[in-house]
Amino acid sequence: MVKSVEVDLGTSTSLGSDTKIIISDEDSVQVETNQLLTGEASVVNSSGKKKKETRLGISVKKDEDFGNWYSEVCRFGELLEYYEQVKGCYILKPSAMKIWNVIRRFFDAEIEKMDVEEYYFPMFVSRGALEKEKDHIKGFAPEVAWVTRAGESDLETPIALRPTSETVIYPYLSKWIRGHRDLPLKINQWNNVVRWESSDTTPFVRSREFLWQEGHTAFATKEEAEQEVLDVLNIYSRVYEELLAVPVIKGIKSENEKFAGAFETKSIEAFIPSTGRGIQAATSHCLGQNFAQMFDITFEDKKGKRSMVWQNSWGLSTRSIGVMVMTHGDDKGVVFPPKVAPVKVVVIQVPIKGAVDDQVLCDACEAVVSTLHEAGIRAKSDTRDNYSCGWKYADQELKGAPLRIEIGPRDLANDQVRIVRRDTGAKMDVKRGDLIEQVKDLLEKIQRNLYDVAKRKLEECTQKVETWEEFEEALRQKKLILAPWCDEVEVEKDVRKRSGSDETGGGGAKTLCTPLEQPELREDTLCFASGKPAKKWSYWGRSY
Ligand code: 87F
Repeated sequence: MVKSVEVDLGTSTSLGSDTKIIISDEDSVQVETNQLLTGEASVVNSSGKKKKETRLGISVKKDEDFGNWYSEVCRFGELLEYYEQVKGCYILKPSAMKIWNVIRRFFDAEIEKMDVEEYYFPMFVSRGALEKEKDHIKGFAPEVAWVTRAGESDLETPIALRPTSETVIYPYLSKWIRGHRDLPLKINQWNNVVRWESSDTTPFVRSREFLWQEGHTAFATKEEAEQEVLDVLNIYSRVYEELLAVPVIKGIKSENEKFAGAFETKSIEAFIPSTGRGIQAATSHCLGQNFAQMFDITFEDKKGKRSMVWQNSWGLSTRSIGVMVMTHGDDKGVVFPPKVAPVKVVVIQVPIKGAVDDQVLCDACEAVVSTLHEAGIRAKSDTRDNYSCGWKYADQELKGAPLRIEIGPRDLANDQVRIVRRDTGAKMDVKRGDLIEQVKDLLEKIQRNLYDVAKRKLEECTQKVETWEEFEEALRQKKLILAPWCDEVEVEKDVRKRSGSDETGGGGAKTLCTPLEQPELREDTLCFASGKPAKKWSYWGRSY
């Protein structure tokens, strides 16, 4: 029987919004949006009559109801749509795919310099391969989705959909690697993976199917492998900091939090101040020789001796888009950092009754778009004449282009345009002749400003503590906590239990990472949780 539960998201505000998510059974979800009356426009219908038209707008504030704000920004900002047939799956729209492709091009160019080559492996994993070594999949088993039938007949043995591809790829490394001349072998693939998250699915951040790249490399020596882990971590950090304008922390995962199949997991971590939760932004694992042993991946060295290879695996997913939206989005909608913005400039005409013919303004808009295109700047016009310009401003703000250019009769007369920044709302009038130079300059300023603002917020949210009492208080204040720790597995488990969950359902606190850049640790420093001698400073917090 299909259960039908209606969840009212409590979005009926003075704006008259009304969004319902109807969970019809545990695996499907329906999103109904009924007229979010956040903007009205005069629309001329086919018979030439004016009528009021409504626009989908954000009905809740980021710092009042973050969960619904985020869902609305993603949907109304046209990054994605909820897939109603299967819960936790989302349709990525062109805007999201364009950002993903910017990330992909940047990352591909970087790993090409490292001689990594692109492959594509099948999405199916046999049960035998996936369960070859039960240990590495420990804890993950409930997330594996299985194909059990084809048409009317049951499969003899179920086949898994890849949750990650170690067990798909490594049998072939065993075949392909014979001698030291076959090393290093560096594979990357861009693909989709499936992880059957049972609850708490969130657009981009936790979905049952997502896009990522997964790198899998094999080396003759541990040193080479360890160097690559760091090199890749650096590229990931650049994707976040330089493209997405999101500050991240590079660090090492604790024994509890590392990938069970790895020798050591390094990661970059971001922090969402509104929820006070950390979020793993990408990982780079040194797998050591664990998988080499499991899959018999050996090579003959220069002296004719057989040795096991040293392996790494590393991944960055579309979660990055979610982290970017959470970081920069505001009460008006998405805010794109210029470097990844699908559209960097939107050009809108501002007609004044009886002044200049609308067509003349539209032509001026198109001319500006052409000039921008010629300079290699992604731009588009919004010359729809059935919406007021105020309505179009709000609509474009929702979609996040970094700059808006307005052209009205006075601008035409003065040979200028008005430029408005999405991040600060600042306006300036610019001569047509200076347009390209000014736009380029503003885009750089916006990119830097978004990063600087996010970095400042991160610093404001970070709290150094030394005692349990300070820790509890900082956690209550939704801080990212840096604390001296004895590095014991049991102590981390205990902290998780003792810190309980918060009002938003965030679980207990855990380590996010031990930063590579360590503050000085006085010799007599004690662990904030156990009172034993501290070995390191680690970041703690609730997390996604
Ligand atoms: C879920 C189900 C089954 C994560 C899973 O991080 C297996 C797994 O092995 C699983 N979730 N993992 C760890 C993935 C490790 C590693 N793989 C390559 C990465 C980056 C890319």
